[in-house]
Amino acid sequence: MRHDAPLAPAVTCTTCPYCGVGCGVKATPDGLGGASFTGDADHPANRGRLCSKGSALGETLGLGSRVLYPLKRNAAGSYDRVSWDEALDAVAAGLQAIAAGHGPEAIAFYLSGQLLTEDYYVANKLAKGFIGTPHVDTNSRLCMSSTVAAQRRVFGSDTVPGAYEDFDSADLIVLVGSNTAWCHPVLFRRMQDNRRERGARIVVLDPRVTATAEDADMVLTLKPGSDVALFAGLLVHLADRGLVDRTYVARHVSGFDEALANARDIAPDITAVSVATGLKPEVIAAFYELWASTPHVVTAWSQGVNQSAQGTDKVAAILNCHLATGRIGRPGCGPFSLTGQPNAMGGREVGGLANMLAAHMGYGADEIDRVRRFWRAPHIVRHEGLKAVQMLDAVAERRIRAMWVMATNPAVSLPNADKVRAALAGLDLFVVSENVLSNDTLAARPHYILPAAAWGEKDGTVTNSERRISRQRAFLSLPGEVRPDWWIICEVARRLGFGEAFTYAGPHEIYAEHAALSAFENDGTRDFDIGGHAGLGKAGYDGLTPVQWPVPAHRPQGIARLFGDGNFFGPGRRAQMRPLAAPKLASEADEAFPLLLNTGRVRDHWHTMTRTGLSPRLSAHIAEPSVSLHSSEITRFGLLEGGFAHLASAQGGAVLKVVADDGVSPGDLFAPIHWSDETASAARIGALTQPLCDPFSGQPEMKATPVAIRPVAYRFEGFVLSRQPFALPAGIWWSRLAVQGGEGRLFASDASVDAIAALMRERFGAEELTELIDRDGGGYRCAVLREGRLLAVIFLAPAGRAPLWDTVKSVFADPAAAVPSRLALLAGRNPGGSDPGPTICACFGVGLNAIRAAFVAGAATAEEIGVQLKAGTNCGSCLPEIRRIGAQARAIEAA
Ligand SMILES: Nc1nc2c(c(=O)[nH]1)N[C@H]1C(S)=C(S)[C@@H](COP(=O)(O)OP(=O)(O)OC[C@H]3O[C@@H](n4cnc5c(=O)[nH]c(N)nc54)[C@H](O)[C@@H]3O)O[C@H]1N2
Ligand SMILES: Nc1nc2c(c(=O)[nH]1)N[C@H]1C(S)=C(S)[C@@H](COP(=O)(O)OP(=O)(O)OC[C@H]3O[C@@H](n4cnc5c(=O)[nH]c(N)nc54)[C@H](O)[C@@H]3O)O[C@H]1N2
Ligand code: SF4
Ligand SMILES: [Mo]
Repeated sequence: MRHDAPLAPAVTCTTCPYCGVGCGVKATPDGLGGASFTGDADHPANRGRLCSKGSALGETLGLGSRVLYPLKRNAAGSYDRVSWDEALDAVAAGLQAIAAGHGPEAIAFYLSGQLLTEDYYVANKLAKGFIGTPHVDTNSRLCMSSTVAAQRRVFGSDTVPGAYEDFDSADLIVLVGSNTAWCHPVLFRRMQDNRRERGARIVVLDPRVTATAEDADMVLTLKPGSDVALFAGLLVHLADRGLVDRTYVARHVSGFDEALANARDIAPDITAVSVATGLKPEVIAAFYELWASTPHVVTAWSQGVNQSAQGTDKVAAILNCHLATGRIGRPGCGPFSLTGQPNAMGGREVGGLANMLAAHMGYGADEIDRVRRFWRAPHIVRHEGLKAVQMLDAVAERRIRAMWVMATNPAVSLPNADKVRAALAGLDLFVVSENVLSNDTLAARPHYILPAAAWGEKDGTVTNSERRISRQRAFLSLPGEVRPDWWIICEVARRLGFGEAFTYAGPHEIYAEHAALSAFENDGTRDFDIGGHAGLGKAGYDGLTPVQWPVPAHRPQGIARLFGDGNFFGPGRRAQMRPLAAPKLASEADEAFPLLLNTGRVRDHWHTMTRTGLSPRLSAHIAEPSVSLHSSEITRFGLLEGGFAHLASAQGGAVLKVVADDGVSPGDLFAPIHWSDETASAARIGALTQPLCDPFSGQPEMKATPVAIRPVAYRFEGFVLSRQPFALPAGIWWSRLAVQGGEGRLFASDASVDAIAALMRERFGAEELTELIDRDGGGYRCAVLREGRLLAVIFLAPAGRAPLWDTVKSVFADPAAAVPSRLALLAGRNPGGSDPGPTICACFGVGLNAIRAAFVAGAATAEEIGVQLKAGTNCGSCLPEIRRIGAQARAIEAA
């Protein structure tokens, strides 16, 4: 099934659905259900640039994986298609029954930074004002909540003071726990432009040497969890060097003396910082001197800071240094939290976190009353709700009986994910609003699956890292019976008897109400005020150009930078510097679990891959779930590079491919988060992650789980490429990915050649099989053809022998092509083509081998590679890798 005729025949300006950079995208529907995309040159966030993920959006619009009709679980445990009326009536009746039997607080909503502001607003309003449950939390708990907590503690409001412009004019950019090159690629290009054009310096603080580090001037590989010591030491250094801006502090900041005394306790001198962080004293001194002597410094951070048992203090430690020097609210300087999801910020605005009420209001008595009056809410909640991890504990303990999950995949992404999935399966009423028909959360068998509109079909607003509100606009029609999330929520609200408060003609009316609430009795007392949009009609909303909040009634053009006047939102309109707890990890490695598992992202995949996993281009960069570790650890634990390892934590386990990476410190491991039970046999990293949380934010520590590792050996390794999904029998290790022309699976097993041959005959008996069998050598290759066209191909070899994946993949790519020589194919040659190797540049599909060859032939720089092969000239995310390939090629030549 395809999308019907496009909604808008011409170009639609919308916003990328992935990261918090919030790039403007121009979509041109092709009239066949697809569309092509370019960066929007007029959007201030990206000025026309897109990264590999944004560039590949066209490969993710297919409907093959989508849920298109409301589904109800039947007695047998499978699903029946039902009408919207039946589904919505049943969900409303189910919620009512649970509220009647167990009280409204037995109901919980688990939302997502991938919802639009309008969806989020009505979900929050329904729960907190009408059903009367405070248990509304979001995957932003796993993402931004430590920043929210710290900004509220220190600034008195959850305000990101700066703007992207500051990255253009800073002289020093410090990236803390942020793999910006891969996770915020377009913003990283902007930083690199500044570095090239203005000589700005970039410092990276990360226990792991990342792609970001490769384009930095200084890399500090500090011990996991030790950021607080480093920034406490910086505050001490600033004080000792006489660089504290005493006038600024006296006017605008409380708590300086206590914060400094506390910093001296934690980090009395550089030696103490060196012990805590594992960094050399001279490296620390050089960093401190650089920071101290550069007034235009932006310190930016993301998950290495937030996802920590001490995330709130880590953020506060950074804010303290900026406050002490008055380096905040002015061009080219300031603390800057990089948000992850496209609408992480919008979720904070509406109050989607359990400890916020609405529109940046918390649970003060006056705030509760104000929101109650504004909403005319019959059941306004009066206390904070449970945060994600505790919410799921409450589900496991059956204190929460009903849960509605929207736009997130908690059975993968929450810590202790096996337990989470089991808890969800035990709910009395489990409802999921989803885009896809199958993911690990849906594997917990919700009672109802509600088909939600996806990116390209839905309409609303998102807010990026710099507080910029942009429109997401629909350019495709709604397929099947899919409906926007806000509509689904309002229909349930209506059936619960709250129709009057949930009658909206469209998202524009929801947005206008949200804007009005933000301005309601505000008078400058709250940072979040978009009252200037309260009167937007449909035309104004549809034509909205990207604007940075606040947008108070008298400043319709928005405000780029906040706190320039030193007026914070703490008591006396001052900021409050905070003492910090001494640095610590949630738990330490011990004998049973001697290593610390760090988790994070890869360049070309988005979270649980429900979209990027559909794109062959994006799947080519990193094809398999892996664990990276230092080569000395590979030896210590008897592992084999390119082999497999079993990882176990106190929570759960996974089996991953072993990758040697000396950028990972001995004692640590790194594994990407993207694979799930949908895409691999045993690679759901959330199953291992510990559920230990920061005391202020409740954000779990996802970067340092104690684990054990041991080698796993399989006798055979291989791959299968097929036009149709090709499930492998239990007992085989596999991972699945999109390839040109179908799907691919890389696998490893102990199954004999005969067993695999039997499998092929069983699946494809009716087709033409050409087999090469080497029983003694343990090799099996089989091509399946129908009328000369390749349907599937499988290669099996004894473990450790490269099975020619890239070459065969290139032959398989065209389903219509006749295979000129089966024997050449089974010999692993591509007649007329060459072996591209793994894709390095996803934008132009340039493989490793071509880049290597160009270097060997004399290219000297990544720029020359760009001229010759185009690689690296679009989004630039692969430039660090191209440079590394160049260095390797030169090293080989020199040897
Ligand atoms: N390609 C891609 N981009 C994305 C996403 C995606 O899925 N894929 N997701 C988006 C989302 S929602 C988010 S939240 C962001 C996340 O963006 P990032 O935070 O940049 O990404 P991560 O890989 O989670 O982690 C960042 C780094 O923290 C480091 N780290 C671990 N422990 C510590 C520590 O104790 N101290 C310090 N200083 N660093 C530490 C890790 O080694 C890692 O390199 O990315 C967004 N962008
Ligand atoms: N170990 C470990 N765990 C982590 C992290 C980590 O670094 N390490 N990072 C954490 C972070 S920062 C984040 S943000 C989370 C992300 O984790 P998740 O939010 O669980 O991951 P996604 O794959 O983005 O899930 C989004 C789901 O919503 C669906 N969806 C997308 N758009 C819509 C929509 O418009 N409407 C509806 N109804 N559904 C939609 C998609 O099909 C998909 O199933 O993971 C967290 N978990
Ligand atoms: S940097 Fe890439 S993923 Fe992020 S918004 Fe821009 S195009 Fe999308
Ligand atoms: Mo995130």
